[in-house]
Amino acid sequence: MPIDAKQPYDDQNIFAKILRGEIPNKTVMETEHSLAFHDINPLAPIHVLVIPKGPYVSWDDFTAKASDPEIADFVRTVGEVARMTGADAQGYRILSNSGKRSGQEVPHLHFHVFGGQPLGPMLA
Ligand code: D5M
Repeated sequence: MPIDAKQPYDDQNIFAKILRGEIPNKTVMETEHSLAFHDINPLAPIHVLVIPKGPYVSWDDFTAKASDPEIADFVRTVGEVARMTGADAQGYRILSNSGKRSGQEVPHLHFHVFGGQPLGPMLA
C-alpha cells in the first residue's frame, strides 16, 4: 500500500528496523549518515537501496530537515555505490519514490540504484 509522504515518521517501518539491526540486510556500504544495501526484490542485476540513517520519510522531508553533512554524505554514498557496484561502467539509473502517487511503499527515504542491464525508458 503506497504511503502518504507527509505522514509523521514511523519508527516501526522496515528500514528503521534494518538501521537498528532488528532485521538483517545485505550491506553494500555504510557511512556515518547513510546505509546502502541490496534490495530484497531486485528488478535489475544491480539494485541497491541507499538510505539516510536519520528519520526522514521522503526526499522533500529530507532536504527540508536534514543537516548539510547528512545531505552531502547521502549524495556521495549514492555515487560511491554506483562506482563500487560497477554500475557506472555501462550506465545506471537513480530513482526515488515519494508519496502515494509514486507508489512509495516504505516510509523511510530511499534511493534505488539500478544497473547491470539495459534499463529501457523506465524501470518502475
Ligand atoms: O521501494 C521499496 C523497496 O524496498 C522495494 O524495492 C523492496 C525493498 N525492500 C522491502 N523490504 C526490504 C528489506 N527487508 N530488505 C531490502 N529491501 C527491501 P518503494 O520505492 O518504496 O516502492
